[in-house]
Amino acid sequence: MDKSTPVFVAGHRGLAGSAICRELERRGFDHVIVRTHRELDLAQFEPTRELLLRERPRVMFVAASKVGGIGANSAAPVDFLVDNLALQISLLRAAHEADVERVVFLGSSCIYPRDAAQPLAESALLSGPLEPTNRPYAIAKIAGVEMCWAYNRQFGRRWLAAMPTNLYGPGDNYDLATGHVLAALLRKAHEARGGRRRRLSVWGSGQARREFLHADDLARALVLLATLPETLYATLVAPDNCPLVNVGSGEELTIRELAALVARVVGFDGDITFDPSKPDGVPRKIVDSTRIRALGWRPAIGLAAGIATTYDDFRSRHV
Ligand code: GFB
Repeated sequence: MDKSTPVFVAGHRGLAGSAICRELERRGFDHVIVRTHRELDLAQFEPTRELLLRERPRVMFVAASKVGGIGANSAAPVDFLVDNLALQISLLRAAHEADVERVVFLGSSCIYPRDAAQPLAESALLSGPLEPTNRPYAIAKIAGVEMCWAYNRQFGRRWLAAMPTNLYGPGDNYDLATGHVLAALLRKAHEARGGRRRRLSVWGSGQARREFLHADDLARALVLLATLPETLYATLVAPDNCPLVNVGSGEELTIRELAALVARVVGFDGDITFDPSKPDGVPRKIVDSTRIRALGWRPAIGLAAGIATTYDDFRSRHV
């Protein structure tokens, strides 16, 4: 793909969106379109439509999303459902009117049923009940996947939906109430190391298993998908197939093991305790990444190294 192709990154300040921008820059793309929330509320259809009709991107990444950890999802189910639906309806309708050729819509592995066979294959979509702690978010994202597929079927669009596993990396949300586990544990371990109680309190039983992917590895997968040669791309977006692609690292561990790894990186050697009053969420969530791997993508950032650079980011911004 020509490096002067206009590319719109919706949500360029988030964990995934900022990584996509870095990857586009690294690959030499020099016409990247972004708007801050203050400049444009992407959930508002008319101004979003105007922007896309004016700028005419050929590629769009939908990384704009209301996201959060298990605590945030439980505390604000309406926001996770309604904000995400509003964003994706506005963006995808506008992309259709502006003839955006390639869209990569970003979801999450929580779209898959709670009890589906692991690793979670793309074909597991809608095969059973969802995990209750993030059902509103998952339903919004499933609607986004269905929107991409429906546009492909009804209007001959060629849009994709990528489902990353649990993400982390520089630019993560380190807030204890709303962040995801890895960023929250980094902050807790850092604060426990400097405090008097020397105790790292981990939510839930510690037995839940999660797969973690660095945002930069995700970004390489997404830019690869968006820039695939025509013949390969066409097979993913054929109207008869749900245009879903999982992106996972294969690096899975229990939350107990994660807490120990974070503690080691941070240099915290006090007690690690578990708080069973907090939910575990889904017991296990590892995706089957055969499809993206068949396209030549491999994760490059190991978990321990990724946590170390994320800790550097935390310290540079919060300490
Ligand atoms: O990352 P997390 O909030 O998201 O939690 P989910 C993962 C696991 O870590 C759960 C445990 O079993 C938590 O109980 N955990 C332990 C903690 N300590 C903490 C902590 O201090 N903070 C947090 N946040 N968790 C979210 C979904 O699910 O993942 C979203 O709610 C989305 O919809 C996202 O899919 C990727 O993996 O449980």
